[in-house]
Amino acid sequence: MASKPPVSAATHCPYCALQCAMTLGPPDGDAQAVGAPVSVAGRDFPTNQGGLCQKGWTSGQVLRASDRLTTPLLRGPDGELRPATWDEALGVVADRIRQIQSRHGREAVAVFGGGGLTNEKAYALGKFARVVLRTPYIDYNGRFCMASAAAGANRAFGVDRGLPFPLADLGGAQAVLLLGSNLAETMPPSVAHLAGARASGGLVVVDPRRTPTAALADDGAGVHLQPAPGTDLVVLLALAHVLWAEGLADSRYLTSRTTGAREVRSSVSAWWPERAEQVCGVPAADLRAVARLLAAASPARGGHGAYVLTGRGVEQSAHGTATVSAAINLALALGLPGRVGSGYGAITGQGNGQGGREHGQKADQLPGARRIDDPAARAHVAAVWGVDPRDLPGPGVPAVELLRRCGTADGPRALLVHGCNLVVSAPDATRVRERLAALDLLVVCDVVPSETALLADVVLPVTQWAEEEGTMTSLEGRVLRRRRALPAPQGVRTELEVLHDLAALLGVPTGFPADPAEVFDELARASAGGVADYSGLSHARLDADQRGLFWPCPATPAGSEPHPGTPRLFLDRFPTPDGRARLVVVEPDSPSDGLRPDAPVHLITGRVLQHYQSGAQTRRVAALAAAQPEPFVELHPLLADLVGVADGDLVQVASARGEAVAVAHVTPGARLDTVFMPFHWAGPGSVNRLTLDTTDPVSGMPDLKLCAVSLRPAPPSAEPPADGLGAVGRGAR
Ligand SMILES: Nc1nc2c(c(=O)[nH]1)N[C@H]1C(S)=C(S)[C@@H](COP(=O)(O)OP(=O)(O)OC[C@H]3O[C@@H](n4cnc5c(=O)[nH]c(N)nc54)[C@H](O)[C@@H]3O)O[C@H]1N2
Ligand SMILES: Nc1nc2c(c(=O)[nH]1)N[C@H]1C(S)=C(S)[C@@H](COP(=O)(O)OP(=O)(O)OC[C@H]3O[C@@H](n4cnc5c(=O)[nH]c(N)nc54)[C@H](O)[C@@H]3O)O[C@H]1N2
Ligand code: SF4
Ligand SMILES: [Mo]
Repeated sequence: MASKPPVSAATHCPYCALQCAMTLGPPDGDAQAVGAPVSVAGRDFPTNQGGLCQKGWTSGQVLRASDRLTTPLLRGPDGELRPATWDEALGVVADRIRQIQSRHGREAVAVFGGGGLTNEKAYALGKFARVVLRTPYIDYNGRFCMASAAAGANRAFGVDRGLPFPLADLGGAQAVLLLGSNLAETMPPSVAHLAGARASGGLVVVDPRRTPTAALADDGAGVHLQPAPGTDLVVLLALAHVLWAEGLADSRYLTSRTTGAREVRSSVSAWWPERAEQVCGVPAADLRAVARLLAAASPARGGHGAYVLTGRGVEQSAHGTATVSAAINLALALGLPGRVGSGYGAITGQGNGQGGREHGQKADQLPGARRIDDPAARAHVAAVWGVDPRDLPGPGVPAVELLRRCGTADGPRALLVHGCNLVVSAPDATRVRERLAALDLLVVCDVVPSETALLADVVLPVTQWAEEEGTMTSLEGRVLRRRRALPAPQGVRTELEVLHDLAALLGVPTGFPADPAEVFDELARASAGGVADYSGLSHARLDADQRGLFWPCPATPAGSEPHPGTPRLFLDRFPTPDGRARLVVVEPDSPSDGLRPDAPVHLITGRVLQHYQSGAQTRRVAALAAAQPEPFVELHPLLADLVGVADGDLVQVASARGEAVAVAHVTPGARLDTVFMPFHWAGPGSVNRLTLDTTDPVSGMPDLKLCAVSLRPAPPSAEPPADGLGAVGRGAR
């Protein structure tokens, strides 16, 4: 970190997968001075068109958090975290890992990664787990995010790229069906791409809440369907039913490009709209109107194109994969995927949610989105890594199961966390906290003292976003360069350096370079021939092409033109064995176990514009914290009356797993039977004290969106929901 910092850098936002283009600096004043502001300006790019949201334009302040971690911390015998040198801290980590593994076996150490890490860091972390620790236990927070979308896309299309087309393609569409996505708050600049659909009256938003995104369908711009939470599968079955019943399905496309249509057609025949209405509460007439609107926009019927898009609202559920499959079935019945100007996509969430799930953090995958149980994939990656394929561990377990096993007799005794604030964002967080407490060793790499870092035995302070070089893969599958704009504070190391040092201490002195460009080149080789093939890419090539390149982008023979990348997938065939997309029969299962008859109110969860995820970063930005200072629960005025609370009162919310306290936001936009809480806060107002850890049988995705609760006015003794930052967080260190 000794070299002189650049004056300004063309880079991308630290937060979500839209990866808005921005220019950082020149800082107002001395960039080296702690607290000096860094200027942030939107930069023209096909996705954000120069725009940023409030989080983006205040992101410079995250670099200046008053409690930025700048020294390793070690927990002493008295239980307190104390500053330590890097040599001490890394030495303790290596010694304890060695002890634990020699006593309990290699599987006694586990790794938890994050979808915010660069491709280089995600790749190095996966390799570290498999080559240095030789443990199968690695998974990451994308399991809470994209796992159902990935599972659904893999089984239908043979590939998992969130949007298999550029986002800007949406602009020409006549209809867009948005299921469980609140784009207007979660990716505000993307709303511009909905203009075409809105002008045609074709924006259909499916959300139990009247969100800012639902409001985009007002005034003739489209339709808002407000189903009972967790019933989207039935909505989708009914829409497909109407298509077939009214002869609106694209039968030529189904015959030439898909398999499984006949079985799905017969299974949805049982879901006529009047029956679906009984389950989901959406009027049958609305279901018919929406099916006809989508069909009219479909290319087969001479429309200008239609898209079906899913967000976390329908995916983060114990039947998330089934719902995604139903959405894909609908898109296939309309003949959309693989046609320019139409398609199906899942809107990836985290900054590198896409790349983060391709390069080896996932329990069952090796780089290039290869399967870890595929002998050919193991042989290829082992050759790149210079190890014997027989030494590579097999598949691990998905995140929720991994956390359940932590600190148990046969489970992992040590956990290394990179880029996730687990005790705020994992379901049934109280239990997660107990599992972490039962570990022999918890090591957390972070930039700030997150709530999870504060529980660790060893905290390692790492560089963030504008202090490092790397690449990110956006929601479109576009690989982008993240560039360094300023030096990291003294005392901070990059995660690549940390992994390099730990590998060496654990007896693997080579194979973990700290130079991101070098790591990328190896990642590219490891991905060669895989589904997510990056072998034609390098930092140098991405630097030359300011717009980024879409994968797959395979290497071409020396002397020939480089591969141009693949903005649109499926135009000729699907990457399945027979080249066809697969429709999969899915049926609703029984309601999730959290819906108890004595707790008649549904709680759904999600986000607000100003905060990002567990809030570890955004709760430290003054303007964002002031705009959304505290945990809240949104409820309908009639429900508020029933419970006996008014706007601004404290409400106690109880589920089968725990209790939380939040400020009542009374709004007519909520369904009478459904309340909403964002998950951005820790402490008594943390919504994941309430959620359940039941998981989807296919994807391992937990039921983060929905559980049954009861409400009452908070007793005077209730702990008020704080801003979530402890004394350390308030800058008292
Ligand atoms: N401001 C902000 N932006 C973000 C993030 C952030 O934390 N803050 N995080 C990023 C990440 S990682 C992600 S994954 C994305 C998430 O982006 P979105 O998927 O847009 O976000 P959510 O708010 O989690 O959920 C979307 C909607 O699902 C609805 N919902 C809840 N239950 C149901 C249901 O049963 N059915 C239906 N149809 N809808 C339901 C909620 O009311 C909510 O409005 O956002 C990214 N962008
Ligand atoms: N109830 C409920 N729960 C949810 C959700 C929901 O909708 N409802 N959404 C889920 C979803 S979609 C997601 S993606 C998860 C997200 O949940 P988390 O993974 O907890 O999200 P973040 O707050 O982004 O946590 C990232 C942590 O990494 C740190 N960090 C930032 N950059 C780096 C880096 O380069 N290296 C390292 N080592 N650390 C870094 C940050 O400071 C922060 O502490 O939450 C899930 N939890
Ligand atoms: S929409 Fe996402 S990428 Fe764009 S500025 Fe906001 S947080 Fe950053
Ligand atoms: Mo996410």
